Amino acid sequence: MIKIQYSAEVEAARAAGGAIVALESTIITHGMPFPQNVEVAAQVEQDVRDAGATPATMVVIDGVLHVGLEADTLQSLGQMTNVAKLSRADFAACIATGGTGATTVAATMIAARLAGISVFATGGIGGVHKGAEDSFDISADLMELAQTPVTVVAAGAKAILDVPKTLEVLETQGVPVIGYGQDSFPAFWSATSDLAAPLRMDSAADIARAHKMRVSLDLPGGQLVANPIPADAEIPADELAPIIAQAQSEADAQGVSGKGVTPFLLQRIFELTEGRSLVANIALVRNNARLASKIAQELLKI
Ligand code: PSU
Ligand code: MN
Repeated sequence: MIKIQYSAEVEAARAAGGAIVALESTIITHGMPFPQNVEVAAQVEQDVRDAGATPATMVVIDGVLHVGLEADTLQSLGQMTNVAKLSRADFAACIATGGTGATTVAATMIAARLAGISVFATGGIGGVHKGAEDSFDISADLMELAQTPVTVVAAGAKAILDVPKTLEVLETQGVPVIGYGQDSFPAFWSATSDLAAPLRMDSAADIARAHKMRVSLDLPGGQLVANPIPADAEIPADELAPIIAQAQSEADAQGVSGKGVTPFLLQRIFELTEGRSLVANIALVRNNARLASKIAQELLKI
């Protein structure tokens, strides 16, 4: 049997029928360096509370699925090395063998569904990597969005990915991709790209209604809400393009593959931008946490 450990505040929110927002933990263990990872995770949790919802950060520790983290657990998680990066393929195995792993977007969606949570905020989803026509490197996050009924708020997809191919796969898989408040599909560190978002919605209430309608129609899967980074925090795409190209060619030259690709690229871009990528990343995750909190509250009104 699966053991689920709810944090005190998530337990209380469940009892009261309050709005809950799921948060992932791979961003803590594989996405940002210590100590910023812990500071940012705590800040994002606080943003969710300030916006009227309860944060539920997901992680597997010693075979127990945690839904919501106590502050001391977050502190120790942020400093752990050798934490697995869990997706759909290895989530059950980690729990069954008493392992410890951080949840990616895919695994966080699975955990959220188990805990009855419908909305999840993150930074960026995994997608189709550049060169996927040779490597077949397509994140399981895309297939998860097609089958697990959770609305995921992200800042679009990173330019480390092949963004047009990522949008194509999402369309093929029947995943609604909703640009929030704009026509352009946001490009993570940049608020806009030259690609259009397939759908556009201008309010959290509309996004909540669309989520419920999919459930009513018996359509499996969730929604991807593409929320642009706040204008004052964005890094222009043309400034980043050569940096991303350099990180990608280093990854190719060093033979980085599989689960290692995304963390490698994020780390190199952090170094090559002298930390600016991280500042932007923090701003957009916080922005996504606030929007997800509003959507979670709107869902309760329907
Ligand atoms: N993109 C980011 N930051 C991240 C990730 C993706 O901008 O931290 C993490 C997320 O947890 C995402 C995972 O689910 O990487 C995707 O990894 P892969 O490409 O190996 O599926
Ligand atoms: Mn991959």
